[in-house]
Amino acid sequence: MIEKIVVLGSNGQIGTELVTALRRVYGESNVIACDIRRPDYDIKNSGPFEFVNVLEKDTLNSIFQKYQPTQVYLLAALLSATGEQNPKLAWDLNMNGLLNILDLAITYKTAKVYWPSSIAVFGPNSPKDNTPQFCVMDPNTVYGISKLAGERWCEYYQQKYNLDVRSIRYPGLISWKAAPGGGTTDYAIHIFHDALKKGTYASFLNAGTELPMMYMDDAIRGTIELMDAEASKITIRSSYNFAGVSFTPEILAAEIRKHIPEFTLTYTENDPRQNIADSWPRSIDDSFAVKEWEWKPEFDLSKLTLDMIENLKK
Ligand code: AKB
Repeated sequence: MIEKIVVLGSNGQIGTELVTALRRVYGESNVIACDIRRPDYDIKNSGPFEFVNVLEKDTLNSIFQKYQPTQVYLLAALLSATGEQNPKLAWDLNMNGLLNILDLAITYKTAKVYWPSSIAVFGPNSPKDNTPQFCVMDPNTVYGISKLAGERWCEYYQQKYNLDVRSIRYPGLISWKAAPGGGTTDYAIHIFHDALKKGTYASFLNAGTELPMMYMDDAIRGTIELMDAEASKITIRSSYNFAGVSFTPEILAAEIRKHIPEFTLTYTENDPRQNIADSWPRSIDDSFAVKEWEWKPEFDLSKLTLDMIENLKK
């Protein structure tokens, strides 16, 4: 069967790399990039592109009608930091965008849907270290609340309508190709840009703030591996815990100093993103992903630091 894959939110940090990876696997003309904003050169020139707002049902319907997708990836969302600046919009986009896609996937008999969740589903009362798949979840950002509610909807549609929805709880994603999208973990990308440009970086997260992170290459590979896994192996229909590495700003700075010895790290004060970071896990137990679809990250801190610096230098 020829796969037709629609990626909504294709211009963001994940979408930019996911579209390229999917086009490599499934053929350029079979992966339709969709976004509300004009795409960059690579996405536009390597395959079909459509302007789509995931809150506009008629436009979405015409996309499903035109392409009859076998797989849909819904990446359009407001992240943790930007979500706090506009909570109602974050709720509307993150929740109604998802419900629109789940309903259309049923109407058009889409074989598989992918929707990303996040470590933001955990909250101040979740265990901080090796946070398990199932535990207390009391997110206190609108982003985290929408992701937790979205997870429940995904599982509901799978159980009630037999829709094959799959999802991963992404940690902070580190990448160099596209800018990060307004999250709490974005410092771990800004630090590389400033280290190379200015030799110094002022972190908006305090020393000692340890968070789960992952290199984008691992995240993209893991996402496609989950989507390729046999349906019978997937027991988690809310969203899988997914782990790469964990580090603090000062541990990352020490690693960067191995390549840029003069690099200095300072800290800003009273940034609202600190409260969000303090409510999230320090590390994640991803044993369900490891056991059920053989998840294994390839990038540790030293490998991702080297790759970031080499690529950003270019
Ligand atoms: C954010 O910081 O909001 C995101 C996330 C962890 O989901 N990177």
